[in-house]
Amino acid sequence: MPANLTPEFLAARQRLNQASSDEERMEALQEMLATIPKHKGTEKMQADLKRRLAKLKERAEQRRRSGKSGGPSYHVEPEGAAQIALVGPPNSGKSSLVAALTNAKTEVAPYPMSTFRPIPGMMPYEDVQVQLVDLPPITAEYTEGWVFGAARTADAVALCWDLADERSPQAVELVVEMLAERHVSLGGGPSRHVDWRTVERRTLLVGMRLDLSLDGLARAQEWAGGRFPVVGVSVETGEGLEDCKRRLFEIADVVRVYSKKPGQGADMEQPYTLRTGATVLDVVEHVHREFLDRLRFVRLWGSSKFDGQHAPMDHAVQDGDIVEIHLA
Ligand SMILES: Nc1nc2c(ncn2[C@@H]2O[C@H](COP(=O)(O)OP(=O)(O)OP(=O)(O)O)[C@@H](O)[C@H]2O)c(=O)[nH]1
Ligand SMILES: [Mg+2]
Repeated sequence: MPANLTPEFLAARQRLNQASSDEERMEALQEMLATIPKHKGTEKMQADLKRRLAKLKERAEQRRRSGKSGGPSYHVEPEGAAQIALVGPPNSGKSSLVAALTNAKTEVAPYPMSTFRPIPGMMPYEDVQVQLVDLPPITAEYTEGWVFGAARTADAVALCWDLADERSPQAVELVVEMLAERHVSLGGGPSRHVDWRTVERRTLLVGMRLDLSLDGLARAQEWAGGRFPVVGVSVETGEGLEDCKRRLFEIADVVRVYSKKPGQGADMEQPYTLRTGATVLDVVEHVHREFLDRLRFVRLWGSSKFDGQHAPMDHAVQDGDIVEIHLA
């Protein structure tokens, strides 16, 4: 029977027994290994502790690789015209941006890892609302799988970059790489499915802390090199915020279509919102599913040459178009 177990060892053993997560178990086991009296009588016990610790570490590593955490998982129900996920390294300003552009009460803090669950907020833009989702940071050490999932299911991504931090290129590159490993590829083109598991997400690089940096924006632009559009903002002075809103609306790839009843003016208050590429037929279905059965023709104003002519059903509508649906 091993003798001379220290109070520190016994306290750590108690913590191990009461631990509710693998992190706590690993911490307790490490403490037990450090404080166990090292003599012949405890050799078997030492080996046993090491084995248990190795097993837990392996499990954590597997979870990290597969992007599954076994921990909590969150899903944000989409609302408004589109959903944009905020990703980036710790302390890069994600929460500050969401707080500045939406009504969300999200925690802004001068230390990293302050956000640990998704916080949605609605950003008003002209006559529509775009949902921004504040997320925890993406780091090599510890990021729960659902964070990558949130970027995958969003319509577009805002990638936050601290203009005042010289380590931003490496930190942001890591974020891009970790997402790519999980088959979420960030790019400047329209969001799309690439194959059965890979998605591309249209991305805006948002340089934060413009007020604290003179040449940071040029460096961010150089790094982005045409991969992503770049916008610089300061939540302190408000500089760039309006531009940022517009650019976020642009990456959301939303088209607004207004409806008009025959013989009346168009309802310019409440647009229908669809994805870029939506056709006249998509609009009809969006307005009312049952209209499809009774549809005769659609008159269109706006899109390139259209000025009230009958529009082909496969014509792609454009932002600001007005439709007049004629039913049988
Ligand atoms: N001066 C200045 N400070 C900013 C700006 N944007 C963010 N900050 C500060 O940067 C710090 C971090 O901001 P957060 O918004 O909490 O960063 P985060 O990316 O959400 O951090 P995590 O959730 O921990 O990943 C806070 O102290 C902010 O006040 C900015 O434009 N100018
Ligand atoms: Mg945050």
